[in-house]
Amino acid sequence: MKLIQLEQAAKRVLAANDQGDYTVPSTKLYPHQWLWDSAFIAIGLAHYDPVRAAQEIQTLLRSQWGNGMIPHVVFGASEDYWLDQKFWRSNRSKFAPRQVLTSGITQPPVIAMAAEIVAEHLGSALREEFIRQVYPALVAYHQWWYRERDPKGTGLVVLVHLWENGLDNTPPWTEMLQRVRLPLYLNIGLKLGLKSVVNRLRPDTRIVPTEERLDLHDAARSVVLAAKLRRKGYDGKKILKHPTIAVESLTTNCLLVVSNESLGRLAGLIDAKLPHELATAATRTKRAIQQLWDGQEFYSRDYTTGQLIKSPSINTFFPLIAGVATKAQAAKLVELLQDPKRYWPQFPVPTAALDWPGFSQKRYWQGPTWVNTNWLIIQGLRRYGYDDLASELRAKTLALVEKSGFSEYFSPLDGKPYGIEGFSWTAALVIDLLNE
Ligand code: 9WN
Repeated sequence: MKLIQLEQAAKRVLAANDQGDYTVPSTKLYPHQWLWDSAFIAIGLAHYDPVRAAQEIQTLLRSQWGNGMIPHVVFGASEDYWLDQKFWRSNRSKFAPRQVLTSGITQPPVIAMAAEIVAEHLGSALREEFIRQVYPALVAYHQWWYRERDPKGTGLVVLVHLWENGLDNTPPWTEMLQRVRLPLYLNIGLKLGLKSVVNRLRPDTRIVPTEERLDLHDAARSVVLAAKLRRKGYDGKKILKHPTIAVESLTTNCLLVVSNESLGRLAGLIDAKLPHELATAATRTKRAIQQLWDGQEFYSRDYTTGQLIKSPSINTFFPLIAGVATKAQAAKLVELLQDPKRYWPQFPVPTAALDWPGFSQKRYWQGPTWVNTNWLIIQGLRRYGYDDLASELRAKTLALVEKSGFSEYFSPLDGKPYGIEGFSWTAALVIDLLNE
C-alpha cells in the first residue's frame, strides 16, 4: 500500500467509527467513548478536520463530573459492552453528571496534550474560542488529580484501578491485582469453568480469542475491584483510606507532566495563568518522578508499601516524553530500548520485556506492540534528540500497519495483527505519523 493510500484507509477507519460528535474505539468491541482514545483520535483528526477534532474533545468534556474528574468511559446507547452503564451506576456519586452515564474512574490525562495539538491546527479565530471553552474544564480536571489522588501532596498521583492506567494488564498491574480476593462463589465458578459465569464476565471473548485478552481470573479481579470502588461512591478520599490497590503509576504521572505543560501553554495563549497551587503541584510531579528510578530503570510504586513494582514493562520509557529523565538516564533507556533480547525485536516496541516470564506476543498489554505506546516513545526520543531512532521507530510502526492493517495490537515477533481490527487510535496516530 502506498503511503497516501494508507492515510486514506486510516481516514475510512475513523469515519466508520464516527458517531457524529465522538468516535468509538471500535463499534464491535468498544462501542462507547473512551477518554484517552478520544484524545488520540483528536490528534489524528486535527490534520484534516480540526473542527471535528475540537468537537471530539468538547464532547468528552461534557462528561466531566462536578468534582472535576473526567471518566474513562462515557456511555452511548449501545448495550454491547461487557461492563456498561448498568454495572458502573455513576449516579452512586453526587458528582456524576446527570445528562450522560459514565464509568466512575478516569484514564491517563492526555486530554490537555491533545487539546494543544488540536488548537495548533485550528485557524486563529477558532483557536482562541476553542481554548477559552476547554481551558476551565481542563484546569478543573488537573486540580481533581491533585486534590483527590495526591492526598499527601507528594506530586505523584495515585491510581486505584488497572483500567485507569490505560495499559490494563501491564505486568506491574497484574502483579498488584493478585491482592484482590475473589468471592468464594466466583472462585468455584471459575474453577469449574461454569459457562454462565464465564460468559457473564467475558462477552469480549466472544469477539476476540480468549488468549488475546485479560486472563480470566484477572478479569474477575478487575470487576470485583471496580465493584468495591462503586460501593465507596467512587470517592477518592474514602477509597484511599484503606485501598485494596493504590499505585503511583509511572506512566500516568509522566503523561500528567506532559499535559500540565500543555495546559500552561494553552493558558499563555489566552492570557490566563495556571492557578498557583496547580503550577506548584505540577513542578512537584516533575521532580518526584526521580523517586521512581532504581539506578537502571523507572518503575511504578506501590502507594501502600512504598516499594517499587519491578515487573519489567514498556512503562519505563515514558519519562522520555515527559522530559523528566536526566541525559544519563535517557541514554540508559535508549540502550535498553534497542536491546533485541528485551525491547527491540523485529516489530518493536513490545509492551512487556521479551524476557519477562509472562511475556505473550498476543495477550493485550503483556507483550504486543501498540501504536499509541510507540507514538509516545517516538515523541520522547525526539524530546531528547534521538531523532534517527525516532525516525526508525516511526518507519517501523508505519510498515507494521501497512503489513497488518489497523488492528488494536500486533505481535512484536512476527507482526501478526491481534485484537479487534479497524481500531480508531491505530488509524488516528498513523495519520499523525504520516503528517509529521
Ligand atoms: C477498559 C478502549 C480501551 C482502551 C484501553 C484498553 C481497553 C478497556 C477494556 O480498551 O480497555 O477500559 O475493555 O479492556 O486497554 O487502553 O482505552 O480502546
